[in-house]
Amino acid sequence: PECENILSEFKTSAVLSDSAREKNIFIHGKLAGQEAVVILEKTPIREDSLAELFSGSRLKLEMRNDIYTTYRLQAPPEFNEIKTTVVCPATEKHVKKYQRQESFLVEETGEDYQSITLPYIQKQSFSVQWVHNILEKKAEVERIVYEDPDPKLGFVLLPDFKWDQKQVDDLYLIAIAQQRDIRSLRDLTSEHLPLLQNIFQKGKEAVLQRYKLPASKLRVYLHYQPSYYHLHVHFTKLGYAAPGCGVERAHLLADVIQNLQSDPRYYETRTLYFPLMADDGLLGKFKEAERL
Ligand code: M7G
Repeated sequence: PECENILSEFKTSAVLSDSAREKNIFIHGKLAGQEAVVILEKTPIREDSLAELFSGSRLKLEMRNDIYTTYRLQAPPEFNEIKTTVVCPATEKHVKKYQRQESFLVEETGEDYQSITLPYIQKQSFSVQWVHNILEKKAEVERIVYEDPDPKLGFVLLPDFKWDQKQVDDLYLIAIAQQRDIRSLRDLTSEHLPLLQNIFQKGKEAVLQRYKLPASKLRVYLHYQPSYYHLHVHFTKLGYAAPGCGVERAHLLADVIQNLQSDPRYYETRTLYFPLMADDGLLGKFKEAERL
């Protein structure tokens, strides 16, 4: 693997958020003169590494009281790796995405989508270049878990970059549709049922084959609003509270399929609810339109 030390050049300007419980920190700063966001996260302790951990570590006594003893364990360096994500050059929108903020629930009718949301996302959304790179085999090629190349029904299944693939407990994959003209849940009609069923069926089979995790252990869902407007489906392990997976944004793929079966225009016409952060530009648009 490549080794580099670009972070020695990193100049921190602000901590966007941090969590002692999740053991992560999101930092905004500059890297070689460019705006950057760096995410550091301590990784889980794996059961299969315990023997090695116990045999190769030194214990420093902190306190002893009756039957209770606490130590600081000095583990071999490979146990102290920190998962690091660098976004560079980062846009203003990336900085906002990772900043801890108050959020507000928005009620979006089908008309609101057409008149407020759609014009906004056409101008102001994250680039989906990284998605195109995956579909065109320009990036993450060796990470692909399963691929169906059909231009209409096909998709690419691969690990989400939030998952380090070290343990199945926090399994997180994404299935990216080959079709490029479906922005989000709102664009789905009964016409897309074969695509959705294909992703659901073959995605579950691929996860079972590769990770020995049956469908009964999977949460398969879409986000609305997503961050990236190219249709993709999240596959996570049931019971794993993935970061950023609030109940309001998640729509189970099984429900999406049934809703489209009973009403082909369900997602075009329904009122959808989702949270937006205080300084999200889209929230501003809903306020301007007096829809909030
Ligand atoms: P989303 O619902 O659009 O947005 O999901 P969210 O990030 O607000 O949940 C996009 C998913 O794609 C997220 O789970 C990201 O972690 C993941 N993701 C984002 N990027 C830029 C990449 C990438 O470059 N590679 C991979 N493998 N996953 C990514």
